Amino acid sequence: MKFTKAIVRTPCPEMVNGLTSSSLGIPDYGLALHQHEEYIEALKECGLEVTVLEANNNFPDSTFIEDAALLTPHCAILTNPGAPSRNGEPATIESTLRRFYDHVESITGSGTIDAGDIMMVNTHFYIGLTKRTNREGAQQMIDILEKYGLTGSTVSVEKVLHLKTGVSYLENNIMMASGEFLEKNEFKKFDLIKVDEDESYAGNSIWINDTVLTPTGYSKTQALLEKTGYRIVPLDMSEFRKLDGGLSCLSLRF
Ligand code: CIR
Repeated sequence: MKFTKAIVRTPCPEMVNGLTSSSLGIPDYGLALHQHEEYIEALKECGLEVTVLEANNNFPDSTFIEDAALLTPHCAILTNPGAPSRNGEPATIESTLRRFYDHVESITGSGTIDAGDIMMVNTHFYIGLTKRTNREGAQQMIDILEKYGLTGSTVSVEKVLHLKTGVSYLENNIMMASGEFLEKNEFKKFDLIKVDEDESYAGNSIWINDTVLTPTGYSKTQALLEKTGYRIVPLDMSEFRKLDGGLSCLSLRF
């Protein structure tokens, strides 16, 4: 697997009113912009051509662009985000996706899904059932994936916002997992990197072409990641963390 492109969206001033369950305070917009620029630089250093979409102040959480679409090698699928304030986000990226994809599908009706709940492992897609993603949304997604020769299955999620808040697939059968995901039967076949409870935020890291981007400040997890032989790049995510956002949420990679 090799990624060549990414799409990101610049954070908007309204991000200070973004959804959150944390008590870490209101994000500093200027610092968030700076951290976002460093994130884009890191993507470029991994060899990706990055499309940067303009900030969209109508959607406070729109910098978390990962939730608005699932990109596969064969098709793009616009999601149907479960939070009402985010439900209009997929429509704002459709024209961009059509520049890159001949096949653009959509999740519709009462089926809701955030793509932060979807983890790609080769041709299989694990879909977390959460407050944002319901069974109907997951089933619509699986039906679309199957049309393109791909597969999907659901995973129950009890404690975190999105599936990928707590698990990240790092290719070569390596998976990072924290908390409730350490005991899931469906993940036992992977070589698990166990993320300590007090570093659980680092469970959302991303593999891009044999580099792993990981949040700064989690030394135990970083030491485990270094054993993989991948290049490890720590990035400061403090302002996005205040909105429950992680590294994966800030881009669509394909
Ligand atoms: C939200 O609650 O929707 C945003 N504040 C954070 C979204 C994070 N996205 C992700 O985990 N994929």
